[in-house]
Amino acid sequence: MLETDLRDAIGDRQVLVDPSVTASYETDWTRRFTGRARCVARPADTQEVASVLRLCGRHGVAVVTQGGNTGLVGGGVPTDGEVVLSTSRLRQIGPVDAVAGQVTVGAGVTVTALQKAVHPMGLDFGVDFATRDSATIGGLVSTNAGGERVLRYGSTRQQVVRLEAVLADGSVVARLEALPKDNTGYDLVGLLTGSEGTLAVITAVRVRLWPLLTHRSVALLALDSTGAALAALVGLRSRLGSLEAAELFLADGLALVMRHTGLPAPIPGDHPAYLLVECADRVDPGEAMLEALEEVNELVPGLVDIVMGEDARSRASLWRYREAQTESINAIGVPVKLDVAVPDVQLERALRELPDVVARVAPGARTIIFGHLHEGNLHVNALDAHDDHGVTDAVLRYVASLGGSISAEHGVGRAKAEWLNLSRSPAEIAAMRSIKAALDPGQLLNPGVILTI
Ligand code: 2HG
Ligand code: ZN
Repeated sequence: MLETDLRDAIGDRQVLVDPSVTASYETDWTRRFTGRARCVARPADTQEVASVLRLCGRHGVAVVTQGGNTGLVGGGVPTDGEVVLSTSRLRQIGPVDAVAGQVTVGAGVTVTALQKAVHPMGLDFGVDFATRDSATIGGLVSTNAGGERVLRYGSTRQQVVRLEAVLADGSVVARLEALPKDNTGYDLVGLLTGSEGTLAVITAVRVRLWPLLTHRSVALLALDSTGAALAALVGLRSRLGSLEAAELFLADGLALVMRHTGLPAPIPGDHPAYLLVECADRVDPGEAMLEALEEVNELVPGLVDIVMGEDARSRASLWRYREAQTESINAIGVPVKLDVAVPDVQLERALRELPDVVARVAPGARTIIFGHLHEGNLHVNALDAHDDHGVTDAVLRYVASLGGSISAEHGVGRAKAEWLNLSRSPAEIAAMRSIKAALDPGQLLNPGVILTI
């Protein structure tokens, strides 16, 4: 039996079958995706991951790899009887290479753990977002996660120097140490980054580190339109080399956060749009930020009010209005959650029209939108929609019609596999299918994720 073989390979206690224990692996944290796992396997190292894959392959049982289970597209939860391969025990953090500014970490290391390990060396990791305490580096790389610092450092792909992964047949592809220049053959690291567990199980990653910026300033801007938010961002971007984040939220999202958290209004009055900006530097960026904000205030008539957070406490409370959007929405119900991007020239139109696009297929739905303004990345959350498929179809088709992307930073997962053709050509999808067939001919790894079966 598969379970017996797995126990022999990785130890009795690391193969979980008790439903009260496996339950937390079977549903994502938003409760939108749920399924049944045959069992949960928790290998301790790369060789054990290889054993798990070989055994599952031999028994013809598919494998779903799961990191912190904070994914939002159903790519890390089982559907019906797969083995969940949890990376939770792959938690090694190697020595920091202070010359290269790099460190090798296990796939199960959380963002917070990585930050804590490298901050004392005066270094930092370039990706950060609200679920940092649970989200794992393996999950970030698998989904090419974005987050709140893309404006400055790029997405996860830009942080990955090398990686180690186990292919479906149990073979290990490892390139953790290498010369700064080495152009030999296909770029497997690039291919596996963003492959959402469908081509290999990532076991370790060598990431790029950045100088730790010790001084921060945050400002929250109230604006009379999203166009004004965009104009303010354009003004700040050219004036502030230390700009790190530009996050957008709207009046209805703010109202939900205030109700859920009990926080007071950050700025008196009701305003249609809010832009949260953060600067980070090795010296206090507060004065430069204030100066830039004053200039932008002159240039952007729709900029109504500004509040600044200079000390750690007020910065954190301003960030809370943005980072608590997801949990405040979740507190009301399970939303249809769609992570999309539109070209900046279409941003105002998209924000104006998206609630109607949803309402046409789901009358009575409440659509809350927030996101990462610099990348035109909108998080569309439809509450009380009662028609996940219909809303997904309508929103993704609409976004594609604007020249946008159906998947900006959360991945395709199971949630959007059916709509891949809206953002990728037949030739691209055929190439993806060929790659999948070559590396995973038995459909062992995350079947149904990215590519429909
Ligand atoms: C964020 O930006 C995350 O906070 C989650 O990507 C987005 O909940 C969402 O829709
Ligand atoms: Zn996001």
